[in-house]
This record gives sequence, C-alpha cells and structure tokens, in this order.
Amino acid sequence: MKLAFRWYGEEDPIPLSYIRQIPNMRSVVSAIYDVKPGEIWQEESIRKRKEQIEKNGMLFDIVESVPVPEEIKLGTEQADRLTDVYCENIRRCAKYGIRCITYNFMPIFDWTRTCLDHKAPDGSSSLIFDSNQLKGLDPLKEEIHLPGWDRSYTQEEVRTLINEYEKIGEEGLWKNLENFLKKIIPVAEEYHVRMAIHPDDPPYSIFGIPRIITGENGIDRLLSIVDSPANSLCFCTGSLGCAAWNDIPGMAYKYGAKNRIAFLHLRQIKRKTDGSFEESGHLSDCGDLDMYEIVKALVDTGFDGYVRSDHGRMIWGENGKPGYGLYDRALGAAYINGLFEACEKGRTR
Ligand code: CS2
Ligand code: MN
Repeated sequence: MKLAFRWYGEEDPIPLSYIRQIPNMRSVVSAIYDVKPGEIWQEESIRKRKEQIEKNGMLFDIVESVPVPEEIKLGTEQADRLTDVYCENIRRCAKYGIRCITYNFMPIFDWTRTCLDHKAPDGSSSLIFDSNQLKGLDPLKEEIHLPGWDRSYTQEEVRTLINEYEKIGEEGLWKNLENFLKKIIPVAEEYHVRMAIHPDDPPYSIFGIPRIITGENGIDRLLSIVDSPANSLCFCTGSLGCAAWNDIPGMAYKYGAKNRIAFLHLRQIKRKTDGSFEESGHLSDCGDLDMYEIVKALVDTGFDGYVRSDHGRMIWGENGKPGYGLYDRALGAAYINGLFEACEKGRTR
C-alpha cells in the first residue's frame, strides 16, 4: 500500500514537514484550490504543488479532488465543453506525475453533517449526522445552512439546483455519469491515471436529491460502464459504512479482487438505528467497522493502491479544519501501518 495524507495547500495549518514525520508517509493528497469546478488547472500551480511536496521528501502522485461541475452532473448543454476541460485537467495532472484522481458525483453538496464539533465523553470532538435535526426541514421552503455545504451557492441557487436534480432523478444522473465516464476514462487510460470515484456521503438521499454511488448495486453498475482499472473506486469505508446493509469487508474483497480499488479511505463511524451516525477514532473498537477485516480482505487481494486515514477527531486541544486535523489522522495513519504490516506478514508466513 501507499500511505498518503490529505493536505489543503498553503491555507492548511499543518506544515508538510510535520506530515513527513509520520512513519511510512509516502504521498501527499492535494489539489489546486484557486480555481472553480469546471476551470482549467494552471500548469504553474500543479508544478508548484509538486515542488512543495517533493521538497518535503514526499510525492505528489495523487489528487483529491478534481471536482465535477454541476453542469456535467445535470447534463446541461455546457456538459460536453466542461468534460473536455476535465479531460485536459487529467492530461495536465498526468504530465506532473499524478497517477490517481479522486472525484465524486454527488449533486450540489459533498458530505452532509449536522454538527462538526460534537463532544464525546473523552473530550474529543468529531463530525456527526443527526437525522432528527433534518426531519421536517425543506430546503425548498426555508433557509437551511448545514456545516460542510458549499457556501458558494445562494439559497436561491440551491433551490434551483434541487429542482433540476429532482427533474432528472436517479436515472438522469446515471445517464450523465455514463456520458462523463465514456469520455474521461479513455483519456485516463491513455495517460496512465486511475480515476477513483468517492461514494456518496452519507449513502442515501437527503432532501430528495438523487444519490447513486451508495452500495453494491450502484458500484457494480458504475464499474460496468467502462470495464477498466482506470475506472475505479475511492473506497471510503466511513461513507459506505453509514448504511448498515453495506458489507464493507465483503465489498473490499470483491472490488479489490477485481483490481477496482485505487484508493482506500479508512474512516470509522458509529451508527444509530435511526440513520444517524457519529465519526469516531479509527480503531475497530471505536465504531461499527471492523478495520482489521477490511484491511485483511484487501491485502488478500494483493492491494497496492493508496490509503489514507479519513476524517479524524479533534484531540489534544487542536483547532483545525473539521475532520482534517493532524493528530488524530496521524494516529489513524499509525494504525493503518500496523494493520497492513500484520496482515501482510500474516499472509506470507
Ligand atoms: C472526503 C470527501 O472529506 C471527505 O469526506 O472523504 O469529501 C472526498 O474528498 C470527496 O468526496 C471526493 O471528491
Ligand atoms: Mn472519504
């Protein structure tokens, strides 16, 4: 496996020199943040990012994310032109050594949570999703501001988008994903880049907005659209794991064996029966996901993709970007090292 750590560029309070001190740290997962979705990434910015990271003794060979603009997901008349821009960004990333690009196909919002600093009894805090808080809320009728939601949209724009997605529904979203993949995957193949789609987070619809990458059925369908390792998964355990019906170790084995997991996000969650959940420490004991079983399944398939700890808690008084502090993600990375070492040695003995 290739151990990686997400870093948000110059604005990230965590110095690269600290990330490097995490044992076995290989790659820094980053992106270009000064452009909007749908715009060309300047080569100068990519080169600079690469130099910064390499100067600190690590590699810049994986990107998270090149965001997919709404026009592509909605299939508007701009979709073709914007997909060409997307392809050009793949080529440019490849030119500077990028081997894996993460993206998602979630309408309007990336992850959804109701609170970003929920205090646990031990004094740590983490992101949670309390479904009760959303009950009865209707973004078409009232102003809703949820943490983590893209603040670049006005409430009016959010309403228009929700209406448009309701019109196209899940099947419309599938069709637009299909068009997108059929154009980008051949480019990714040619430039030796693996596209890694991040599952929907959480993996069910909120406010009636369609969600399609939520479990095995959706993933099977996605992978069959273009049957190539360039069309792969960013297997996010915590996102898929919020749905109790997803068998995460089983899925890790199934897609690992087909060589369709390019990137692994290890994130732990504790589910409640009403669909709510809390993010917790990465260890198996801290939540509902058996991290040993997940890693073992992948190691058994000969997995050699990228891995990072996803969403840590805030601990030891750290004040940082929710989910993306240094300390708990570093503990997660140490745990990942331990799990892989044990599973890999266990396999060959
Ligand atoms: C990540 C996602 O922070 C997170 O929850 O796992 O936001 C992920 O980076 C994107 O969905 C990928 O496009
Ligand atoms: Mn993730």
